[in-house]
Amino acid sequence: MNRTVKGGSMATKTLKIQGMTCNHCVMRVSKALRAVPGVQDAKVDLQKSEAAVTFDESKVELGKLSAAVFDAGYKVI
Ligand SMILES: [Cu+2]
Repeated sequence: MNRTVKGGSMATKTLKIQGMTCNHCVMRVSKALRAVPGVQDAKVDLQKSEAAVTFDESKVELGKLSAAVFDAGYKVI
């Protein structure tokens, strides 16, 4: 089943991120996630160690999000 929103079927998933200690980390993680093609938005919360990522399900696999976070020096747990 697909929900059709403008531009495709968007989904929001919250990822638990390990390794963020300051706002610099938040910037790096959100930048890395937003750079993945198909990602519309990424809201990173330092206190909760979470990233809420909004993306086009037809273009983005979850593995790509984890890989982007890993490449930035952090880990999805
Ligand atoms: Cu930091």
